[in-house]
Amino acid sequence: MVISETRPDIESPIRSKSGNSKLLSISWWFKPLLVNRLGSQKHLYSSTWCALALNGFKINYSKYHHNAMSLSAIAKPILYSYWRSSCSWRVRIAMNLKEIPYDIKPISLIKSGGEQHCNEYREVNPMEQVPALQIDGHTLIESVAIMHYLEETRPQRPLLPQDVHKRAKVREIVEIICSGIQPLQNLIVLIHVGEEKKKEWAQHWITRGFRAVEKALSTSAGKYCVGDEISMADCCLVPQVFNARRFHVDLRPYPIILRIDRELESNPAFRAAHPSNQPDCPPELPNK
Ligand SMILES: N[C@@H](CCC(=O)N[C@@H](CS)C(=O)NCC(=O)O)C(=O)O
Repeated sequence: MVISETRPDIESPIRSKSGNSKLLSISWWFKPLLVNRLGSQKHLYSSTWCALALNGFKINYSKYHHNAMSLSAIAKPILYSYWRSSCSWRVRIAMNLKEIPYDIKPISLIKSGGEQHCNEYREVNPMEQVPALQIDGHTLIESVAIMHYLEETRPQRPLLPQDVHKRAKVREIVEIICSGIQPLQNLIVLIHVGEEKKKEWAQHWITRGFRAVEKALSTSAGKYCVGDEISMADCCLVPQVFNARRFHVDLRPYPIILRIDRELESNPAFRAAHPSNQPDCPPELPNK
């Protein structure tokens, strides 16, 4: 759906996949009502009905396109996820913290050489990686970009602090983990490195990155990574600690990382997102 108007400077919040326009033609000054309330479908609809009710606005209505829009915009989000994927896990935590209901579509990174490489999934995520999130009629990829989208459209339970310096610190920790550690120990890289060397390789890069994270936390941490509020940095840290344990990294030199990980272990949003609680987690896994 595209809301057609004469102001090119306001981005329409909802578009149909076909990019078809003229579902609603609505005078531009009404649009902020829709844009500002994007975070809640309820609000989106009440705004739409409000728009329809107001006299003096020209509305072209197409039933066919409306159905297409409603289905994609109000459907429960679908998260393409793999139980042990730390990047999927980040998004699961963020969705849980913000109490956004979603369905999981498991993509096995192992089965048949990896379902992420099949043609059908490549259409969803051309990077052939998880996660991908279908939400509000859009398909989003890249876990950090997804978390920012959720933050901007669902401001409830913020994942970024108000204070700009604290925000910068959150982003710094997120970057160290998501650019400086995880990609270097990602499955596709480990396959390239080879079975024999992969453990040592992963340990090397995680250790190097955790040294920097621990240093950053020494000035930023309160109860959590940055102060006493859970942020995106925590969403990224906990899954990375899991990866570190998987590769038998010695975590004793990182007492702050360990303390925060322990602190978040019992948080319901984090617990529900844990690999052992995923529908595609193998039943034989310990703790399952
Ligand atoms: N930058 C991406 C990285 C995604 C990523 O590396 N996903 C991993 C799982 S955590 C994956 O799908 N790996 C499959 C592969 O390497 O073939 C993000 O943050 O979403």
